[in-house]
Amino acid sequence: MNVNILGIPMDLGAGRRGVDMGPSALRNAHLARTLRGLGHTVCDLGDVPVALPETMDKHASAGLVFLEPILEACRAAAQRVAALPDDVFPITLGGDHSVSMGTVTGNALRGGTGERTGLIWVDAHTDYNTPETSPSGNIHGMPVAHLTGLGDASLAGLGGGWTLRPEDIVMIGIRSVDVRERELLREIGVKAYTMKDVDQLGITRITEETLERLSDAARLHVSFDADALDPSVAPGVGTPVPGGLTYREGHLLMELLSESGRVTSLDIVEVNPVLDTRNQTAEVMVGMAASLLGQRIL
Ligand code: B3U
Ligand code: MN
Ligand code: MN
Repeated sequence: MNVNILGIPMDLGAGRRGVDMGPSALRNAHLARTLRGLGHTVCDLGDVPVALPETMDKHASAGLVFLEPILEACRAAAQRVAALPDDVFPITLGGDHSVSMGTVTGNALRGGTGERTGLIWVDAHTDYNTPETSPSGNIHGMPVAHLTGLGDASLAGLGGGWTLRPEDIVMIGIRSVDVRERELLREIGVKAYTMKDVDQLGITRITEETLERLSDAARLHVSFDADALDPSVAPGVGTPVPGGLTYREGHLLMELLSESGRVTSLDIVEVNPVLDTRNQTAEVMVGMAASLLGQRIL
């Protein structure tokens, strides 16, 4: 496969600094070399330009912290991804999870707006706040709501009229949801597998149901927030939540999605090297990407 890597070194959407170094940490953990070892042709496209928080006043407009520079970086990411040839498998590296407003939009637009895109959101959080419901104003807690057209008009308009259908979203690994975010999710009808579901049903059944639910989607995008994994496996994240996916559950999910042959793009986000131990989290996430891209035990 032709794999293209694109970094979005942005932490403006997160409550604490450090995930802007995620792309470096993932490159340092030999992402490209690992994928080449699996037989892929890998091209690193470098990074999208992102403003530094130190160069700006921290200000929130209408409940959104750093709205303008985030919008700009997401626009740039969407444009870069949308322009990629059809045979390319993009791996986009965050950055905080607000980058996915750009990457998901860019990938969806590659197929033309007539094609349906399915989104598999692997995360401890549902990231379905709007500026009105968010307790923090941090935009990394809001990307999915904006992808479905809710919230701030400029962020929701990144797709130029395209928005994601709520029924084309499946979330896995969920264990931290804000009160008003929960109400909104119920109203909209997004499918979310909580950690209780993972315990009760197991990853195999959840993956089968996910693929079945998204069977009409021409493209499948996996957006993998490192905090979906248990903090014992992935300690280098800004908002660790206990009780996450085990190392094997993460790999099994990636292996089964890989076997389906249907996944067309991937985000790796929220890796925070400042809070990590010897780049463990980036190394674990490179392993997850390898499983999604065909690495097998035997
Ligand atoms: N739900 C909270 C916390 C949060 C969301 N995503 C992350 N943290 N990583 C919020 O601020 O919206
Ligand atoms: Mn997230
Ligand atoms: Mn998260």
